[in-house]
Amino acid sequence: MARRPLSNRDVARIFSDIAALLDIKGENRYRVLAYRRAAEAIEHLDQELYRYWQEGRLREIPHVGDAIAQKIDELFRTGRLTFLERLEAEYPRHLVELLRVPDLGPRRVRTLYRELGIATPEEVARAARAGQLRRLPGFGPKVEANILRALERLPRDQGRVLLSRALEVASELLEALRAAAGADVLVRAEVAGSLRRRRATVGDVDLVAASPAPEEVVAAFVRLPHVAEVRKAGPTRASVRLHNGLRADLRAVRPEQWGAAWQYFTGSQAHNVRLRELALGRGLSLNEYGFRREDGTEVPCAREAEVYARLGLPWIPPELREDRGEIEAGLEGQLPALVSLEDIRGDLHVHTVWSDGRLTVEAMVQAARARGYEYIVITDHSTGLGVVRGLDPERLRRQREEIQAVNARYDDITVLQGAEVEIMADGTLAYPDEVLASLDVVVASLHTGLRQPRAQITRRLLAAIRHPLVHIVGHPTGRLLLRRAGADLEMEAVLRAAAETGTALEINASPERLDLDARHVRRAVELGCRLVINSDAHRDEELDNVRYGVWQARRGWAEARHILNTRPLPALLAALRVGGEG
Ligand code: DGT
Ligand code: CA
Ligand code: CA
Ligand code: ZN
Repeated sequence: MARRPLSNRDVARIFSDIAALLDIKGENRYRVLAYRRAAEAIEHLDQELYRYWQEGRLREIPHVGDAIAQKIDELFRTGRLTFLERLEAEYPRHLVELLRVPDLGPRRVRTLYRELGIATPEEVARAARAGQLRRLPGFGPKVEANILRALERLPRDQGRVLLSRALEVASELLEALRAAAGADVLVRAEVAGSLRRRRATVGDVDLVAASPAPEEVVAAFVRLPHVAEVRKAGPTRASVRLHNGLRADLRAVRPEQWGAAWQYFTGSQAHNVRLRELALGRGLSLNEYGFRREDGTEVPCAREAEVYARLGLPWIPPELREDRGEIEAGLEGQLPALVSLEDIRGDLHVHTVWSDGRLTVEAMVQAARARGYEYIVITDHSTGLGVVRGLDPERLRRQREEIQAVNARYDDITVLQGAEVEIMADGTLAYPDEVLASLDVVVASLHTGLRQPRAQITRRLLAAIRHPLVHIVGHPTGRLLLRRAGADLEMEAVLRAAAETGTALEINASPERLDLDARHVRRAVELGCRLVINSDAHRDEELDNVRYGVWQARRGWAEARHILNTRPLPALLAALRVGGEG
């Protein structure tokens, strides 16, 4: 069986882990940086790295020199990297995870590992509670307390990964499994679990397969080159750990059981409990293979919709399966007509080279046209952001000329000028009113001072929502999934103010943000808020992130009518203005 070539993402991950391990080891800063830059470049290549390798063009990639090209070559030839293996013998690879804890930089991680043999967040927390960290060089009681607090705030996320990452891994696994098992053995295979329900983060990759010979599918699965360790395996199931650190579960059933199995392993558990209760009320028991009548006869379900139909329910979209009212809504024929990706007519929040984006206005417009959009709003950063060089009013004016020129070249798309305007620490905006008034769309966002106390930061965001020239509030809480909690906002007050003023709230579709989250989308929909789904793209391919935003909107029960950028441009602009200038 041929080994599937490593993906760009896999190789990028390897080099960024090398960079982190070298950093922990205390290597020269430039050497660390060299690996980090190579990882960045590989991650964002527009073609398969494998192709570059096959064609002998590795050195054409920015930041890939001889040393790194040789390592890529070894990886593709052997699937291994001796350099990394030697490094891992000194410093275990999962130390890299510790770097995500605020207050734990490479030096402190090295100290922890060298002095106490500590390599996991759990061990750090234990040592901190025992007061062992404060005595280490470079720590002290205050650092110890900070680390412990940070760790205690994270535990819910531990071991979880972003939806985007898990989906990528899942589609690779499915492809490899299809190739390995063959079409006769593998009739169908799909993702299940929280991945299929499109939760923003997932605990593991759940897969379901249908086959006349389930045990052969399981055997092929555990032999995939992606698998590092088989944790559990039986004739119809396997649970494995992958080389990339993720866990994956596979269930294989016979084709006539497909519907019941896919439904069962999609969950959620709470949703399934409710279905089982409904089944019992009809004298049926329900499990992963189908229904069973009281007289013992089996009723398999080949299609998922049959499971629901036998319970008097319409098929329920996976995003709703959380037992948050979808069963009741289904029984009453009141399920929402969820928004879908095809409903989205344009993007209202993208960046270009004018601030921290990678594309010119022209290239971004091409990318938007390639997606069939009717409109795109260029929203580069205002001044006031610190690290990013934002546009002052003079550059903003010059940008408008460029946008107008590009807009004039196309009659199939409308290009508008907006800006992502900083909400300053005191709640004022980074641009004066006359500048705001010159923009087609004003997106106001918080990026700094996110740790202000609840009352203060809520007041600050409310000021932006109530500002008559603000159309949209971008990524309202500022959260970064698995990395940083959002601002401590009084969300009910925020949502109510948005509903009252008509200021739209963004569902930022970046897979690292997904902000508003699904829970707040649901509440926003109930309160009658206006919503928009934006990619916040800084690169061409990031425009496709809109789908993550659509999935979160669906998890929040949103329909197309709740999302302004499902509307044709005149209707969109009219709606935005009601909030802003009406
Ligand atoms: P995760 O992995 O934490 O993101 O969340 P899930 O929902 O993917 O949970 P997981 O992987 O433990 O299980 C996948 C699905 O399988 C789950 O949503 C429902 C079903 N399932 C697993 N274990 C049980 C169980 O003990 N009882 C019931 N009713 N369903 C289960
Ligand atoms: Ca799961
Ligand atoms: Ca699982
Ligand atoms: Zn942005």
